[in-house]
Amino acid sequence: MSTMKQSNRKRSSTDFPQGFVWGVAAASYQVEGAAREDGRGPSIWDTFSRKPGKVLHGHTGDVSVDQYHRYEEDVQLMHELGVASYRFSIAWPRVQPAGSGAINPAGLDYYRRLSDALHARGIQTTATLYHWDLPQPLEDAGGWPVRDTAYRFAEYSRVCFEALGDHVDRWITLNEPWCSSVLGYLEGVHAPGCTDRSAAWAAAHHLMLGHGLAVQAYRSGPGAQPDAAPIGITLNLESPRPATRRPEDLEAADRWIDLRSRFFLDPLLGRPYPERHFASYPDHTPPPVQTGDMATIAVPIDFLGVNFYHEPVVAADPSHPEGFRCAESHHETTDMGWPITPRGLYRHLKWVWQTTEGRYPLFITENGCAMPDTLTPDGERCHDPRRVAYLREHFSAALDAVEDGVDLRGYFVWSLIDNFEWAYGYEKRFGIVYADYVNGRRVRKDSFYYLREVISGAETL
Ligand code: IFM
Repeated sequence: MSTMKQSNRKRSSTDFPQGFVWGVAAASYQVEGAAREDGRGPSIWDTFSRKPGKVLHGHTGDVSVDQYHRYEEDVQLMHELGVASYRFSIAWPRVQPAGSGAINPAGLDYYRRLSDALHARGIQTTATLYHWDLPQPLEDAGGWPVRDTAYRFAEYSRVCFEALGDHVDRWITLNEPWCSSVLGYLEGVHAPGCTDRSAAWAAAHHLMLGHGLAVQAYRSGPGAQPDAAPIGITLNLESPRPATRRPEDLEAADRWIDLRSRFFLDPLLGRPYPERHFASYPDHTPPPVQTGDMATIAVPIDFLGVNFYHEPVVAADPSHPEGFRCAESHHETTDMGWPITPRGLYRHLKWVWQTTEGRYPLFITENGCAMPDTLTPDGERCHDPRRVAYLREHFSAALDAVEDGVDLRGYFVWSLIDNFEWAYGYEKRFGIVYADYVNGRRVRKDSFYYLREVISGAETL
């Protein structure tokens, strides 16, 4: 394994392949604010965050870091960093406030202005079409458990392809459909806050169907051009460690992968959903797959986005309906309580690469951590040594995977700036730029300067 091979040699970002894309990422509801401006309609997160007890301290994304108005400042920060690309998401309720029908030109204009500002500084745009902010009227009509939502997503995607096609350098259909379906419709901790397993399976299927329909729409329109921007999907797959080498723990780790990874990866690869998972819940209705759906989902994509934060440990547990649970980890943890497992990133990239049989180039579309930050007394600087260490170890692990043959094309740090961390509100800070939520001021953290040095090749990994 390359860690051993490389231990005496100093490595830097120049050891990543030519053209490797260093970037930072964020998402519309988490950073934009301006929730009621310029014709934006309500999203499920506007509704959910107002329900008592759903989001810590009752925080909402109404204002956040106000990137909608302050994007020039953030683009300038990215320019200083030297990133090649910014991964942002397009807010569906800004573009199509009711989720179908009328288009809001002011919403499209915002993304044109943002893209123009990025391009003017030589930064490519990586646009995600759906990062969880479903227009509320679509949820009122049943949300993702309803098949029609997949068609509405394809329609909205087509609008974006046509209106923003000459502004976007890389398209991502969905961000982490596992979260939208399982956290949103089964565990109830994300919008819309439902707790119904059959609904979650249906939601997962319709998200994947929406992805396939959107890619088809792209390929039959702007994506048919030979020089069209690549299109892919971002998944938060997991490939856990078994708690021990005992057969029951090995089996538990494999079963964990069914809902967490196979449900989303297998249909992209032209394979069926993991039937074994549905068999564990005989009282629930398996996903409502119709003839032709699986072929639609398997329409070829140009790359796969991998989001990685930690590697879980899984143990057999006969008291659980599926027979397993997440086990204690001995690793140090981040502010989210997530274990810090850089070798897990190395193993995960290799697992994804092997499981997908090398079919897609990979991008790490998110990696980062919530960690304690210390503002200096003058408020001009912010120290976050643990985030710097986290990033260094993960960059190094990614390079190990590259040196072992994984076709990794880029790495987006989550996140450019502190933002609305969903059910945790503003309490967890993932940014490499500190946000003062009182006055909107941005303060560069140590990790900002560290990333800048990594990108320039001056910092060793
Ligand atoms: O903030 C989220 C992001 O929206 C999706 N991926 C995980 C991040 C950290 O929890």
